Amino acid sequence: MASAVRPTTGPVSFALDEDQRGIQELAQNFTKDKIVPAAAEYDRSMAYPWPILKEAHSLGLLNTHIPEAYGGPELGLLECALVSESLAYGCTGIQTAMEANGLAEAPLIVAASHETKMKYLGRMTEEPLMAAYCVTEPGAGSDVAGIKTKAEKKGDKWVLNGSKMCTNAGHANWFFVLAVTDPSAPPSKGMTGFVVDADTEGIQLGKKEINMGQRCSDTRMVTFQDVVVPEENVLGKPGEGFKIAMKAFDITRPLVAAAAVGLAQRALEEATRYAQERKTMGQPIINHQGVAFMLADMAIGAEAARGLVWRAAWAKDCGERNTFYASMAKAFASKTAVENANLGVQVYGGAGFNTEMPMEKLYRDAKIYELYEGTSQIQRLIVSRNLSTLYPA
Ligand code: CS8
Ligand code: FAD
Repeated sequence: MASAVRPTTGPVSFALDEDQRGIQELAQNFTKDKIVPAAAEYDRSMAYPWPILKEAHSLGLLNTHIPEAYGGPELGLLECALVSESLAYGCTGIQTAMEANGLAEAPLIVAASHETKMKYLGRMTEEPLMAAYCVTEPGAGSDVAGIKTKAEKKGDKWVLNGSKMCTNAGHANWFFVLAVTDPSAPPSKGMTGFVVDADTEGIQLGKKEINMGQRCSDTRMVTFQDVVVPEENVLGKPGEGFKIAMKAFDITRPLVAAAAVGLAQRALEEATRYAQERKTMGQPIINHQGVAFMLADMAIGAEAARGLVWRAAWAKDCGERNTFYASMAKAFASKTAVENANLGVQVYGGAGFNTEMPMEKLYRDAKIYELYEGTSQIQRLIVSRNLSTLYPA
């Protein structure tokens, strides 16, 4: 289903059309059959979920926003959000590995030449390959303007030096890398984005980080030492990298937010089921108002967060700049995921603390949403910077 730009006027509808329901059902069935049964074991073993990624690729559930011209399904952002939420319902660790591909691909979709898209996006659709988005460094995460990785022009090539910390790094076929190319320019004009083949000489991978949650997803340091990159692997023009990296977030923050909604929804459903079965004082705990109100708060949070995700995705699909809504969705959905996981553990009582029960994993998996793809403070920074323009004194 190709993503024609949506009309910006007309009735607002929350009813999904037939194509949207179709892609949502495909993702939901895949989650039920393949992800949910495997999630706990991947969490324990921390193994990278290759078998699941390969099956997802064969069904068209990976790389969902790659344009048709490069072999992808070219879903709109709203449709991508439906897929992200559905997959994350099953396991956000597995879904993060999948979504990190979308993040690496986004700068190419935003800025790469036709030839570069053909070469690097094309191969992602032909076979199940992974890619990584390398912006964060040991010394700079929130402050992208403070990165130190540099690229110097030598003849008709660029030479990259620096270290990055990113998802999928250990399994990536290529990296999107943001580097300083003109230290004398302001950061938003002095950085350049590159596509770098992972087998290029001079690239070293660090150990897989052992994280609190989403433990089968692969987070690692990547070090670039005198890595030679051809001129044609520059995205857009030299100096445009910072903005390209930011524009990528306009695509991916709504999808990360959608994944947080998937986790929040899972916590709600598991807790509601449990509350109907568990009895205290002669009745199911859902009959105690103290428990029922926790479930109500979880339902309100999930529905409200989904609404913001759809708003941010809809704006992008209409061809509008959606940075403001993307940050709102990311901040609110992350908070909701953390709150719902916390309330879910509470509804389960002591069983919520047990690793044999689903809630403990949801609780550990939720926290990262307030950190990666821009912390909740950074989302608020972005939202607040827009306010005086929207509402001048
Ligand atoms: O640094 C920015 C920021 O967003 N920081 C957070 C970094 C972040 O989100 N990192 C995430 C890394 S990826 C990750 O975690 C992956 S998790 C694993 C995978 C999960 C599954 C997918 C900031 C703090 C918002 C920027 O602040 P400043 O340095 O103050 O820059 P600005 O003044 O805001 O902007 C400088 C210029 O850039 C233009 N700009 C900014 N944003 C945009 C967008 N579109 C277009 N242009 C943009 N969104 C801005 O207009 C400025 O332009 P000028 O021409 O210089 O005036
Ligand atoms: P810092 O920037 O040092 O922030 C520390 C604290 O200060 C935070 O609470 C922050 O919100 C707050 N803070 C900082 N600046 C401000 C401010 N101006 N105003 C208010 N509060 C502020 N990065 C990638 O590039 N690619 C990836 O694929 C990737 N995957 C990741 C996967 C995982 C599991 C993790 C943990 C991280 C990943 N990251 C990735 C990095 C991630 O994006 C950063 O960790 C995140 O952006 C925060 O940066 P930081 O850790 O340096 O924290």
